[in-house]
Amino acid sequence: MAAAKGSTKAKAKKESKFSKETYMFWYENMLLQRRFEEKAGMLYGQQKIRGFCHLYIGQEACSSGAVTALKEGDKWITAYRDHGQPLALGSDPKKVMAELMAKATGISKGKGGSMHMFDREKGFFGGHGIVGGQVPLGAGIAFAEKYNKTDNLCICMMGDGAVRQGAFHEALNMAMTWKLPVIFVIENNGYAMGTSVQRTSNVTELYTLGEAYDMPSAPVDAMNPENVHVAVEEAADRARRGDGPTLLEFRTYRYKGHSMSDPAKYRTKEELNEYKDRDPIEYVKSKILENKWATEKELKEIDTKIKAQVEECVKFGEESPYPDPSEAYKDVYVQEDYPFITE
Ligand SMILES: Cc1ncc(C[n+]2csc(CCOP(=O)(O)OP(=O)(O)O)c2C)c(N)n1
Ligand SMILES: [Mg+2]
Repeated sequence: MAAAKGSTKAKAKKESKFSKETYMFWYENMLLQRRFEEKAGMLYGQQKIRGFCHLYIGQEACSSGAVTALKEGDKWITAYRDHGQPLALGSDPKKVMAELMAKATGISKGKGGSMHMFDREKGFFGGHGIVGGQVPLGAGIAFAEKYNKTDNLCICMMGDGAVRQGAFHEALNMAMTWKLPVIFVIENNGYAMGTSVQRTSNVTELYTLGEAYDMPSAPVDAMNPENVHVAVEEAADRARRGDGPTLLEFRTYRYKGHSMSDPAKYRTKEELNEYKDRDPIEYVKSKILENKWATEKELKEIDTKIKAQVEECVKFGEESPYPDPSEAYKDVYVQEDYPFITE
C-alpha cells in the first residue's frame, strides 16, 4: 500500500500548479519565520530570552508548504521546535515573541516559553517537550475529528528522534486500524541533538516505518515548499475521504545547533553548506524572479517590512509585564475545580 519511493517528488515536478500568489505567500511566510528567529537568537545572547530555545531556521519550507495545502479548521501539533509553525499559520508574531520573553502578553500567557506555543484560534495544539509525546496526542485529536464527523484532520509533526519511541509505533498502529484523519510528518533533519539518524537504527529510510502498519508512506524533499504542498495535499485528500493516515518523511535540515548551547561539532561545514545551497527561501525567490512576478527591489522591500515587523514584536515583548505570581496555578487543568491543586 505504501506509495512508491520518490513518487511525491515526481508529481511535484510534473505539475506546475502554483500561482504567483502562492509563491509570494511562501516567500513572505518563510522570511517572517527566518527573520523572527534570527532575532530570537540575538535576544537569547542578550539574555532577554532564557531557558530553552530551539530554532527552526532551514526548515521553513516544512511549515509554509503544509499551510497552503491545508484548510481552515485543520489541527496542528508538534514538538518543541515550535516557533515557525504558528508563525506560518498566522499566529500573532508579537505574542509569539512575548512568549519567548516569558511575558504575560505571550501566546501561552508567558507561562510556556519557547517549547510551549499554543494557539487555539489557529488550531495549534503546541509545543511539546517530551520527544514523541505529541504523536499519540495528534492521533487523539484526529480521533476527535472523526468522532465529531468533521471534515478536518490533524497534522502531527515530529523530529527524526521521535520515531525511536514506543509511543510513535503505538499511535501509528491505532491510527491506521481506526483510519484516523491524521498526517504524521517526520521532519528528518538528520540529527536528534548530536546523534545522527544512522547511529540510532539500521532503518534510516524513516518513511518505511509506516509500512509496518500498512500505512501509505513517502519521502519528501522538504527543502522546497512545492514538494511539501503536493505531498500534504495528497495525504489530506486521503484523510478527508476516510481512508486514514499517511506517514511523510520531510527531508530537511536545521542550519543552527540543536538548541542555543550546541556548537554542532558532530557535523561538517560541507554538509551544512550543501543544504544552504538549496535554501528554500532562495529557491522561492529565484522562482519569483524567473517568472518576473516581482523585482529584486520589491522582494527587498518585503524583507525590510518584515524586519520592521520583527522589531515591533521585540518592542511589544520588552514593554509587556511578566505574569503576575497569582497566575501560577491557573490554566494547569481545564477543569477549574480539579483536585490536588489548591492555592
Ligand atoms: C522522552 C525524551 N527523551 C529525551 C529527551 C531529550 N531530548 C530533547 S530534544 C532531543 C532530540 C530530539 O531530536 P529530534 O526528534 O530529531 O528533533 P529535532 O530536535 O531534530 O527537531 C532529545 C533526545 C526528551 N526531551 N524527551
Ligand atoms: Mg532531528
